[in-house]
Amino acid sequence: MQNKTAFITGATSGIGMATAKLFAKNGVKVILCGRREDRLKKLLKDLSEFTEVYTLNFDIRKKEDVFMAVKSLPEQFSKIDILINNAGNAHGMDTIDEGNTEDWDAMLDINVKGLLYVSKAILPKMIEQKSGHIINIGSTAGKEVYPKGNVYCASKHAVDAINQGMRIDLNGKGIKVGVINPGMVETEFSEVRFKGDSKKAEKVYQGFTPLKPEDIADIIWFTVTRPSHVNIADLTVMCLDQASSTIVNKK
Ligand code: NDP
Ligand code: 8X3
Repeated sequence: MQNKTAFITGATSGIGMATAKLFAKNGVKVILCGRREDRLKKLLKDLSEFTEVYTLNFDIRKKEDVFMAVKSLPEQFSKIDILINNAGNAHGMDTIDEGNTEDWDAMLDINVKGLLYVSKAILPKMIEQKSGHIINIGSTAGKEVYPKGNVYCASKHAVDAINQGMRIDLNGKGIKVGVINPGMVETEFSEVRFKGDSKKAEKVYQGFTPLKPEDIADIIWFTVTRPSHVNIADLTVMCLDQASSTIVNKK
C-alpha cells in the first residue's frame, strides 16, 4: 500500500477519522476532508509523522466547492487510488408527518448528492489511470427501514443503489466499487442526529457494546488490501448484540 493515495471524506470524526489514522500509520498518503478546520489542522499535524497528508476544507453539499477542492490538489496528491465516500449523518428522528424539511434536505444533500459530487469530481482521473477503488459507506439503514428512520434510511438506500450503479457502469475500467454497511457504531453520529443532545445520544449506545469506529476502519483496511482481482462488493457488519435495526440485546 506504499505510494497509494486515499481521499477520505468526513475525516474529522468517527469512522472517517479512525480510517485516516489507520491508513496513515500504514504509510498510505491521505487527503482528509471535512468542514471543521481545527480538526483538519490537528490531523495534519498528528498524521504527518507517519505519511504525507493533505487537507481539504469544504462542505460536500456545495457542488462548486467540491469540484474546486479536488481541482486544487497539488501534483503529488493528484493520483487518487482510493476514494472513501464516508461523510454523512442522520439529522433528526421523527415520524414522516413530523419530520423537519431542513433535516430532509441535509440528509439528501449530504449523504446522497454530496457523495455523487465527490465521486464525479474524482472519477475522470481514475478512469484515465484505469485503476481505483471506491468504498461507499452505506448502513444497515440502507438495507432495512426502521421507525422514524424514513429519510435517513432513504438516503442510505440511495447509497446502496448508487454503489450498485457505479459498479455496473465502471465495470471493465479497472475500478473496484463496494459498499460497507455498518450497524450501530459509537461516534458523533447520534449527537448530530439529536442536535447536540449528548444525553440522548449516549443513551443510544447504553446497555450493550456497539461497534467502534476503529472496527469499521479495520474492515475498510481489509477491503483495500485484497489482491487486485478481488472486489468486496457489499459488506454488512453489526456488533454481536445487534440483530437488525430494531433488535438490539440491551441489558
Ligand atoms: P460522525 O458524525 O462521527 O462523522 C461524520 C463525518 O461526516 C464528519 O467528519 C463530518 O465532518 C462529515 N460531514 C458531515 N456533513 C458534512 C458536510 N456537509 N460536508 C463535509 N463533511 C461532512 O459520524 P460517523 O463516523 O458515524 O458517520 C460516518 C458515515 O458512517 C456516515 O455516512 C454515516 O451515515 C455512516 N454510518 C454511521 C453509523 C453509526 O452508527 N455511527 C452506522 C452506519 C453508517 P465535518 O462536520 O467536519 O464536516
Ligand atoms: C447508522 C445506523 O441504525 O442509526 O447508519 O441507522 S442507524
